Amino acid sequence: MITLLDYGAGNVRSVINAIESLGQKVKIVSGIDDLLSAEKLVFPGVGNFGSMMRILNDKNYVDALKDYLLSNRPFLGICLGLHALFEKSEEAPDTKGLGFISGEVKKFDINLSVPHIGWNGINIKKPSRIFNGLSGDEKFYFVHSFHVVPDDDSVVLTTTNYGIEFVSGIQKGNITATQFHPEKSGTEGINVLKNFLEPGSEQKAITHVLKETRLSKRIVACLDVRSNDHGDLVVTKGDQYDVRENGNVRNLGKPVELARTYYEQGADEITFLNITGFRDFPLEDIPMMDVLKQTSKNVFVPLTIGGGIRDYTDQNGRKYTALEVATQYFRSGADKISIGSDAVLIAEAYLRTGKKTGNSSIEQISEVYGAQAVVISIDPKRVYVSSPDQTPHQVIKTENIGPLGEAYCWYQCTINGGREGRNLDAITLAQVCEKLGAGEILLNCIDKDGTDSGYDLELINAVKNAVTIPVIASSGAGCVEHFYEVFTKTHAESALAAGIFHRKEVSIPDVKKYLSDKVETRFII
Ligand code: 1PR
Repeated sequence: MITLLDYGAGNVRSVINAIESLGQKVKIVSGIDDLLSAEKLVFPGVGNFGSMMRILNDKNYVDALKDYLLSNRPFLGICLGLHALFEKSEEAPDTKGLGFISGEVKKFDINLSVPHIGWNGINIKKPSRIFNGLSGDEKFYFVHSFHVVPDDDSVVLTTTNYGIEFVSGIQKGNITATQFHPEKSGTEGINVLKNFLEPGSEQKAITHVLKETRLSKRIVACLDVRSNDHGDLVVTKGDQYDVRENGNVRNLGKPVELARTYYEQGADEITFLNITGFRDFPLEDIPMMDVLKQTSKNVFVPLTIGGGIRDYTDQNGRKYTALEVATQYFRSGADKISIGSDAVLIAEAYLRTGKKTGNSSIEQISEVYGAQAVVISIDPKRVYVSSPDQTPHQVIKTENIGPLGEAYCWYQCTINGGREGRNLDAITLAQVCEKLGAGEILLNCIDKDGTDSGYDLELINAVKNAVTIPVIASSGAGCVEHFYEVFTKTHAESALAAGIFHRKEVSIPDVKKYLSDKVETRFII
């Protein structure tokens, strides 16, 4: 029996699913007694150090946890579960950690995008059974803005390079903790969990030190999901956001099956966009919750869900916050939520008042679940102008001259699935959302969506250069070369595609094979 400490935030569902996939049973801590009697404890954490420690204190778990650690019974901390072991964190300077390991948690101070999101390698610094059966060349999924700095080097199990060489795993006796998420790191990650959970041999994988580990560019498979005219939830795909063909919603497959196929083919991440979400009440959207629950049972890479994440009032006048909506999605297996229309309205309000309210969906979800869990999905359209002074918006000079010979354009934000253009440009939206606590930008482009003509590199460069958070390039991928182009002509961290994968014109292995000797990727198969 594995005991799991769920302090109430983040995606514990995927950790439970990963453990259960190994045939083990999970008991969730519901009181101090469960901690005291635990034989093997897993402590996954996503979110904010301050709010995690507050919850642990409120539940009176802190002393029991310290006792557990001191007793040297097997413990696996994941991400924030690693940070918790330290004395303090720059994420919440006034909050004390468990102090089991002396040292602190610091914010990345580097010239690269933060959060550090994606698949990176590890240098194994001391023998550990946790890596039995692995070659040491595997990549694991990281998502964090803070890293641990132990005072004593002897606890360092692994390090990883991202701007600096930081500690990505610690081991002290039977206490192990990793910055990366084994439950989100495909079969390699599942093997790490297996080594921890099963009472296997005492053999220990030897140290393995690479020169420098490298963050991979991510290939993201996107599934636009909506009810078709028969009420079934299907994967669909639009051409410039129009998902109907001969009057019917295009049906390109079943969401759970397709997500599983893309996972097995090596997708580094899966995104579901519930494109009916903006009309419906998401907390009643049981089929979408079920899709997430089923998918997360056997897809062990990060899952993002978007569509309809905002505050709601139901038919009875009861108000629900976007945070409650997001919580349901996290509980169903999502690792990140993506906010589209609401982000535009929030940014407009912020620009009107110049003030953060602390109440917006972006701020609230980021505060509780961490910036890395909040993706902003931007749906922009090009608007051509003949000179920059024709518009108050942030303009770029374009090589794709407009219909009347215009040499400039700005990218107009839209809401409600591209139906309504707003008086806001995509660059400003991205900058405001970063300020409010968003951790990543999913940058679509309505002009390019479904055209197979390649990504809008000018848009991607303009947004990427304006923010420090990672950007997922989206819309227009038509062949493997387009992925090479977007990774070499822009600094986007990820490239998303939908149509070419669904129509089986190009597969994820095709993309990875093509990129293998040109761009750092997580190679599979
Ligand atoms: O506004 O918070 O409710 O979120 C709605 C979400 O649904 C937004 O993220 C928006 O992008 C998405 N959405 C709404 N309507 C549509 C539509 O197609 N009618 N899908 C839609 C946009 C997602 C793209 C697409 C890429 C790649 N499609 O990310 O997957 O363009 O396509 P391609 O590779 O085939 O070119 P809210």
